[in-house]
Amino acid sequence: MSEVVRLSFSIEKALNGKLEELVRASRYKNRSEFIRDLIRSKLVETEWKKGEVAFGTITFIYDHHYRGLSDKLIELQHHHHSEILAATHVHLSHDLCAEVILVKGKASEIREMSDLIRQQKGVLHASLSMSSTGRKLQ
Ligand code: NI
Repeated sequence: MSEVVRLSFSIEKALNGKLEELVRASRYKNRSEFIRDLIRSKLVETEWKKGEVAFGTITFIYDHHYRGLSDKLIELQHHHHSEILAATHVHLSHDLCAEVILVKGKASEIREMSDLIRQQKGVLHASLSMSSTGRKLQ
């Protein structure tokens, strides 16, 4: 485990109340864990903004009966084949399919792929999740 530094900082009482609420509502054991994850999230966000290499998943649900949609989704993924590590398809019901795409690559390319999937008619929901250690991924 890396060296741990003990910090002390000041915030307004009301803001501290909000922090306590957030920690209680989450599953974190304490404020330190909560703040550590908050910092990591901010680092990931910054990395994505700078267009560095990112790792994540795109999860989406769609109606496979929607005309031309399945072909369009395959075409989109082939266009971004260099960012896709793996893809899983689940038949959720008679009409609905879910896919999870594991991605790694330039953040802007991954975001573009996720936005394009989300914008297709017949796609009911799409979410992009990003992850990082806080160090540069290559
Ligand atoms: Ni299916």
